Amino acid sequence: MNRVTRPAWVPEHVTLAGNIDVMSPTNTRIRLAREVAEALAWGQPVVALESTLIAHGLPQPDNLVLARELEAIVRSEGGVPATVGMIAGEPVVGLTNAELERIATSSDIPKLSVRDLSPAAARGSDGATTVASTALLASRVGIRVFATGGLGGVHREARDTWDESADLTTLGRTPIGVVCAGVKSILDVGATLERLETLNVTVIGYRTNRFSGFYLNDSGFAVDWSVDSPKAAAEVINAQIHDGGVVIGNPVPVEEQLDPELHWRVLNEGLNAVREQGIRGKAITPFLLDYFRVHTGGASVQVNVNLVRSNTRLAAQIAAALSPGVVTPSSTATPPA
Ligand code: PSU
Ligand code: MN
Repeated sequence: MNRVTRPAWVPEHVTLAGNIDVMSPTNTRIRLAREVAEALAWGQPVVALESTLIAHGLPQPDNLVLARELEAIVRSEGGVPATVGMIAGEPVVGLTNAELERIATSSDIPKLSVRDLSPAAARGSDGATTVASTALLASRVGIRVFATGGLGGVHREARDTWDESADLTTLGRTPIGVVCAGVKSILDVGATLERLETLNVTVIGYRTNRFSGFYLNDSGFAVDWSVDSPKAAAEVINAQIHDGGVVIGNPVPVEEQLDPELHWRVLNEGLNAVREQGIRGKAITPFLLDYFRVHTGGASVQVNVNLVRSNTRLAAQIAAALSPGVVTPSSTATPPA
């Protein structure tokens, strides 16, 4: 395409070639893939995808296969995928294929929450972004929907450890829709829902009044609001008045969930292992997910992969419902203002 489509939010001094730089309010450059920038400028659907799930939530080499498949799912629904991560100190929205492979296959990619972005950038490090940092970066460039597996939240030992994911506080002030299967069932789901309420994060169930339970269909908690179509979810995102996230809980079907008895047994054993081995802080979530993989004979990974696929498809459908109408760059129309 020859015509230059300059999104309103791209500063004048930035030249549009290859990738597009967007300045964050702190002057840190975010590299936005040109395809994503154009889709945003032309009002085409865009879905952000996170990279911690790929680097730390799933085993190699299935993680890379899944990362590529998620992008393909977004495309098959008519959207443009934007996987988020950090490459050589540069926050990137819309990783290239080679960069996606680099994050999925490296043996020691740091897990970057929001507060880790600046030291990693200063050091020129690569990194995988969590729900928190993905939501922040995606929202800064104007992406309105994001798909993941399960949100972080309040850990079960939080009364002693104060361990609560920055996913919660970030979603409290980041205007983006997050399609997930609830919060990870390794967490204190009730406490997490209370914190989401305090933080003004909107929580809706997709075709259910129950809050989805990640590996399980139902977390055991209800939600106040539900929607029954991608269009209805898009209407909620559009109606959001404050700068807060909209969590869309999309449960795994009962037939696909992890056997609940196996789930509770492995979870109890896993939590004991966390205590005995002194696992702390941001290592806890990857440790428990891997503990599940080993002690369910891989069944937990299958559930996780299925739910992320399903969330990605739904996110793409919501993004399509949100997009103001598909304007193709080949038309003679001038870009939307
Ligand atoms: N969803 C998954 N697997 C994951 C995650 C989400 O199915 O590994 C990641 C997300 O990146 C989320 C992070 O932000 O786990 C939460 O980590 P913590 O509890 O340390 O904040
Ligand atoms: Mn934590």
